[in-house]
Amino acid sequence: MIIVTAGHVDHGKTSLIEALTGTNADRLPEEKQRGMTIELGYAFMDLSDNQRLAFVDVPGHSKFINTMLAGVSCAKHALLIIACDDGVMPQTSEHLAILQLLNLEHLIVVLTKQDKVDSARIEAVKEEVNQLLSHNHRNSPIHVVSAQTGLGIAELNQAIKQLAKTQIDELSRASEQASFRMAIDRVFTVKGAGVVVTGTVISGQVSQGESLYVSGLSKAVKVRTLHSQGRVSEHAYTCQRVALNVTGTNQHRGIQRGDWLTALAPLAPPKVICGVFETCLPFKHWQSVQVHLGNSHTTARIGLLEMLSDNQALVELQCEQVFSCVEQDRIIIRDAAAKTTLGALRVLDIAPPNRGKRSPQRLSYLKTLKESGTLSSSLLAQTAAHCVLKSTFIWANQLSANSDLLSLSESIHDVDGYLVSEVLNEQIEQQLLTLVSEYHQASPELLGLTINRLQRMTHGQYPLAVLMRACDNLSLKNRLNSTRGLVHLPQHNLALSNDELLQWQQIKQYMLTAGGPLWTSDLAQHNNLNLDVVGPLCRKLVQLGYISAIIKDRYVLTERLYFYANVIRDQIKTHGEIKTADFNSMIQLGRKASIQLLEFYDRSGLTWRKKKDNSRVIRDSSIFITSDLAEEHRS
Ligand SMILES: Nc1nc2c(ncn2[C@@H]2O[C@H](COP(=O)(O)OP(=O)(O)O)[C@@H](O)[C@H]2O)c(=O)[nH]1
Ligand SMILES: [Mg+2]
Repeated sequence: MIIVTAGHVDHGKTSLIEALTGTNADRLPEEKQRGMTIELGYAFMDLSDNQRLAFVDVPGHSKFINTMLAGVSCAKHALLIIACDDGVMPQTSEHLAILQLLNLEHLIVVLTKQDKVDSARIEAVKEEVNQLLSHNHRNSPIHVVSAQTGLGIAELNQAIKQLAKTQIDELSRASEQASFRMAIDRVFTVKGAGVVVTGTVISGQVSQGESLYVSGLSKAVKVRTLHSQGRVSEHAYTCQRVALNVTGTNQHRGIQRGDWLTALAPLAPPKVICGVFETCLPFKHWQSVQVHLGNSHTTARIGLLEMLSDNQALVELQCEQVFSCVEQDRIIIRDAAAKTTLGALRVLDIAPPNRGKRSPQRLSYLKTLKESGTLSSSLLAQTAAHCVLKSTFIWANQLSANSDLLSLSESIHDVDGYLVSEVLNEQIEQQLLTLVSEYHQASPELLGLTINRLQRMTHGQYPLAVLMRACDNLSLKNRLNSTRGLVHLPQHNLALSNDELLQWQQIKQYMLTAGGPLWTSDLAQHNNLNLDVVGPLCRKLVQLGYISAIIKDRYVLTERLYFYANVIRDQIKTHGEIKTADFNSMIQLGRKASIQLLEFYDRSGLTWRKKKDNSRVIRDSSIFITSDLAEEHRS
């Protein structure tokens, strides 16, 4: 467990931590010389049961607010320290506002330098504090102490230990469900040991020997040894200070302050982040801002999507650089000059769409996400709106890699790694039926369309596997059929009219006699048919599976295709490959037709053409398997 300090410069934060733990957290010579905290300082307090509490001492000076933000980024517990002589000062309010924006759980107010004032002054400062505390921390305990005389320190010590007692078990329970994530705040090398990174565990746990990912590095690193809460340990848990000695970092780019260390392989970090902006000061659409999370920060612009109330808005952050974050992270937003804190963004979506960002559906979806307080309600909302890649959801929520997401709701299915809710599935089925029937109306002469075409018609918003499953479900319900890879309504069948039947018989006879592939112009000329008739008729015959086009407007009887495929297969079986010239002399249809046929088989997946070579080998011998008809032709 970690307790952070907060409060105005010189109000006695570092002295209080020293009085509580015996450690002076100002370790830099410059800090000692100037009597002022510049970097984050750490001190530890031993509890019973071999547990330990860490204090993070932050700088109070407004110049070092970035350091303060890094120190408190995942703070759940804080000491707000106010000197009795000064009372509430600017950074007292600003630090408190930041802690509240970060969703602080417990606050202890400490009025220090008691030795410098009389009791009337103490009462006056208490009154200032009451004015300052918002409703969610209104009942926070207030301790009056003096680091100089030691007054009240023992009582404060007891109160802190009491709080820790109730919190530590809860934190280690929370660790079990989540995946390990840590924000790196320092990187250094230790002679003989190698690279050491320090930081705060934001979620999950880590053990010696584990492999972890560093955002920005392509390879995983391994934890050789670890320190947790300032001493050697085998494991570390949520809300602990850790130092990890890692191996495998000798890559082009080393580990840097601000990187994340995660158990899950990271997804590409977003540049655009959607969320709910809780503001403490007004902001303007497209205002330039500074954003902070953990130890990383960048500049960004705020795109207003919708104002929800005076101090709440749905917004989109357009960051200048990619910015690692996951859902429910709280990103602190300050004005461009980094003078004031505007508020915090609670992340709702790390992969927002490019288009329709203010459409009513999108805004209502974001509002549902904002309200969904549990993992299962968030999963339900997301899977009802789109197909959610399981690995993306696991990353965005930092769940353990083998989490059973289907157990979160009965109405969610896993389709080839995508999570789809029943609601969405029904919507997809309905959409498919509409698209197919519209297609029939527009092209009544065609049997149907391929699933890939349907996917394009839905603007690629659904993965192929999901569409296939929806088609399968619809066929089980007799609402769609699939014939030779073409999806169509069951009642839509391609039947030849009497005229067409006669024309087909005529054409077939001619094709059988001619043997090889034929152009539509040949077919028209030799059968005394108009080209305008032959073209559409051939396309219909293709859909019926009677003939196939080896290239545009050049057709061959389907049974002949099986025959040629067997010729190719046999040749490759005995000689290991087939040469264009050999095929040409075997089928005797001319070089051009031979090449067109061979290329047709390449496209169909039967053969591979060897690179820069006029020979081919088998790719998938299971297609164009001999039909009886082909056997007939062979004899
Ligand atoms: N008289 C008195 N002085 C204190 C007390 N606590 C801290 N100080 C002094 O106040 C100054 C600032 O203290 P420091 O802990 O560095 O403040 P920080 O900037 O909030 O960390 C130092 O000179 C301390 O000696 C206290 O309880 N009583
Ligand atoms: Mg200090």
